Amino acid sequence: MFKFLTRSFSFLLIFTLFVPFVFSAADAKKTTYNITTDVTYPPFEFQKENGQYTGIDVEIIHTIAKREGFAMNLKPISFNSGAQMVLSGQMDAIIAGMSITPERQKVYDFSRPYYRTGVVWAVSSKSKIKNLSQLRGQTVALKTGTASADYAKSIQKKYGFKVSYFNDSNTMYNDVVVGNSAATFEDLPVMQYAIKNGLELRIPSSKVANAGWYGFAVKKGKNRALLRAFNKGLVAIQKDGTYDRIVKKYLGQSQKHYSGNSASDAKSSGIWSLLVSNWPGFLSGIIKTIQLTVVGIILASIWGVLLGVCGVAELKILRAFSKTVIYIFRGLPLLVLAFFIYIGLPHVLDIKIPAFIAGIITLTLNEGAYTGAFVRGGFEAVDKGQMEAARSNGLTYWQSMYHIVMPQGIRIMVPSFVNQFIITLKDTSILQAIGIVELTRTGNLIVARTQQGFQIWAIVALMYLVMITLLTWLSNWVQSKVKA
Ligand code: ASN
Repeated sequence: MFKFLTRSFSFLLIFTLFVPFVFSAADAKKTTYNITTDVTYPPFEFQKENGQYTGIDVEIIHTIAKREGFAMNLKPISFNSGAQMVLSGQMDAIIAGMSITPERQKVYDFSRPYYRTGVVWAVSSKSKIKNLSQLRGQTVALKTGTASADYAKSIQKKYGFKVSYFNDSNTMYNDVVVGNSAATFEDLPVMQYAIKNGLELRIPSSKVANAGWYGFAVKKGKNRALLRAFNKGLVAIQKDGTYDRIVKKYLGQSQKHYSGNSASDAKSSGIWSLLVSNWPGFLSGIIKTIQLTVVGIILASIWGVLLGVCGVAELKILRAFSKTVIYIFRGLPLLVLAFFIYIGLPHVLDIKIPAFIAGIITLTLNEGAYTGAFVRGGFEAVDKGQMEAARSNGLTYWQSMYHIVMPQGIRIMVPSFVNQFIITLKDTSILQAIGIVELTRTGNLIVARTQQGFQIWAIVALMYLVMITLLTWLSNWVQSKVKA
């Protein structure tokens, strides 16, 4: 039984060591720019039914990259995180309906302006609110790190409203639609587009604040060649009509959609048809979730067993090491750890960590600490007489551990392992915050496009339950092997 475990672990170890290798090998051969965009900001960036990204920004950047001959990866991340990643050096540039503001110009270099914008506020289409002073005492929904949130904060005292923050525009709008917040602040072109596409909000005042422009941005003083290429390409596509064609394509489409085709609306709101029409998106979300879970579980288990073994070692320093590591990583919220690794570390280490790798390191450290704690407990639960008997039979400490204590301890720990596997699967959903498009983020993106919150979240919940059931079956099978 013990042999079965060690054999499977060695196999899985080889497999998992190979996974990061494949990733880094893929990374090594590219001199590609990593460009971030917002996760959902129609008509500038949003996901199509087939899971691909589209929108004005997306088409502009792809067209310019092709024209100017640079390779790029477009990575959708919540606006605030993406903007920070450009400053930390994780990302080379951002194109995300980003307003050129004097504060931002201190830390970013912006391209030539490419789209006119400004801030408006919106309320639920059922709301009777007509002016800002009626927001006194009410909550206003804002998107973290945006120019519109800054504007709202600048008038907050005057109008006496409270604020709550969201990471993406869709969740923010939804908070107003369902009535948790009384209003939201957003950029005019984005708000108008969403309303035209059926979002149940209304813009009470035509007054536009902080009128300005969107620009493509890099960190100040960095990626000059990329910025030059963008500017050159932008001028060219504005001259030859490509830019106008791109803009018209989206704004034209939105009007067509708005004039209403109730038949297609009705068709797309059923759970089954939503599942079928968004299947490619769901599938890639599921695959990412499974990859994170499998690699995370394996590495966290290996790391946890090591920590557990150190926790009962003869050497005091090993015990202290295990205790400290478990204390730190069990104490840190998973999200803080993910941000620290993905956004914090690159600031000081001057390296880029791919989001998937950062996610795996996060899971390994966090889940590994929990695993370490119950593994240590499991070994401690084995009767001390067992170790003493083995030692008096001439086995060394490690031989006694490996042949006598571990096999008994592991049997005690199996239910805790199963539990931890399930927790790891669920925890992968937190990693959407660093831009990994796993199942939960996929759900968000599809809701952003379809506005069918109930149906889509029901589908996502069901998918998690199915995955957890399969994982439990698999774990029970391993458990039966271990007991055999
Ligand atoms: N328009 C926002 C800003 O400039 C960016 C965004 O929400 N994508 O702050």
